[in-house]
Amino acid sequence: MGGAAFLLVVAAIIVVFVFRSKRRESPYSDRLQRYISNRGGVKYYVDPSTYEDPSEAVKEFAREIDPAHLKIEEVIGAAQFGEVSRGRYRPLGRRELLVAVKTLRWGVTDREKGVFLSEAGVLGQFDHPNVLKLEGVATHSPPERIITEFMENGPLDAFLRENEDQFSVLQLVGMVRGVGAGMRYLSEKNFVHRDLAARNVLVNSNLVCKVSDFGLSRLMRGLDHNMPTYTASLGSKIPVRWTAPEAFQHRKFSSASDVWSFGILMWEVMSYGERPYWDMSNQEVMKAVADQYRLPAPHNCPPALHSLMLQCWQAERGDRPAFDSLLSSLDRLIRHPASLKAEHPRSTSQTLLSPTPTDLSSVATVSEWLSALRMDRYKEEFERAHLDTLDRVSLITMEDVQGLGVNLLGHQRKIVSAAQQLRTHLTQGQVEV
Ligand code: 30K
Repeated sequence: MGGAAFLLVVAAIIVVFVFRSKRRESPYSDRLQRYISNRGGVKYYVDPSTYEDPSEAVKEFAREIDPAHLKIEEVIGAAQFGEVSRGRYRPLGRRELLVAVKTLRWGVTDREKGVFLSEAGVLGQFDHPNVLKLEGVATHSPPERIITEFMENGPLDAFLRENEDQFSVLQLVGMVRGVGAGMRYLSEKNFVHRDLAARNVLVNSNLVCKVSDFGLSRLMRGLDHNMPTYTASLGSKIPVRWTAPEAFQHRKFSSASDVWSFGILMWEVMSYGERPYWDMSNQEVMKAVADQYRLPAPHNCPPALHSLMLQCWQAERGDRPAFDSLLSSLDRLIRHPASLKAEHPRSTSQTLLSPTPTDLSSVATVSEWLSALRMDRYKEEFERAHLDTLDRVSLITMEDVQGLGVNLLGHQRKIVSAAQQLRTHLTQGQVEV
């Protein structure tokens, strides 16, 4: 008798378990499951704008929330299509969650409504600790709402400005690492963000950073083994200071252009929310970047980190590291905290780093370095001064160069600037081993 009751309980538990896991197993429809298996296990995200009716994508990937389970509290900020409020959501049978509620403002066009909701259609396909989590949507009656997790510390740029100099380098690198992990996940799904910047990253109470703002992004279609690229239609606004040159010139957005933006975001974080390129105009920024000028290391920024930024800002997008390699480099730095000791050769002012025409990884001797700079004519002067190792050359100053007999001011500047970059490169090299 007791045995039968026991069996009954066990059977009930199994039934409940199977039912729950069936329900939770897949937010994906059969359509996506088929899509996934067709691609040999690689999970590509599906662009809601490829649906005839984008609201179909929302139905597919976002859970509909009953507004009766939602309490909206105060407004916490503005977004493209309306305001964002803090709220509480109690899913059936689960405990109450703090949420952020984006509300679609009254009087928008159907097109705008489609763009608004398609962000939920994108977000709903992602599940990663460093990507903003979608709780659901409320679309059955206006105003339409998107419900995501609440992030206690708000946008990363403002958070850093309000807490200037309050974090250790290790904490800052931890934030950068989190964003990088989110981006690696998104790039694995073939998703190109296009608007990665500190203002579009949110921070929770544990200092965990999550990528948000999926409005600008599109599915990038590419050949299987090529970098996916996409040439956008004309007329969309581009955040120039965060955008790779090939993207603002020819609208070629790719994971490699997201890597460029990630380098700018690293610079924002290490400078506690300073504006990239300060008060330069967009036109000036585009010209400087095309002329190979780059942002210098922020105050107290370890050379190894600045070196990673410079790699993200390689003019050739094929020369930039991918997110997984950036993550390995960041993890290596975090595991060897001594490598993060801030020690930059010179104080940095608000001046850009001069162009170096060189890929320093292929330079092993002073003579190769001079050739790469197209400064071969000074080889003898360097030899005479016993500047015969890259290490010595990397510490060279303006006075040293003048003493060598390099008389043209332009050449003096070029050599000293290239030497500074070499210093950064060599310091990073020591960390690699
Ligand atoms: O908790 C929050 N969860 C969110 C989810 C929040 C914002 C979004 N979307 C916005 C992200 C930033 N982007 C800028 C272009 C606009 C859309 C999604 C969110 C916010 C927040 C709300 C509006 C704008 C920016 C951020 C949030 N702001 C906070 C401010 C906050 N949470 C917590 C504290 C706080 O103190 C000042």
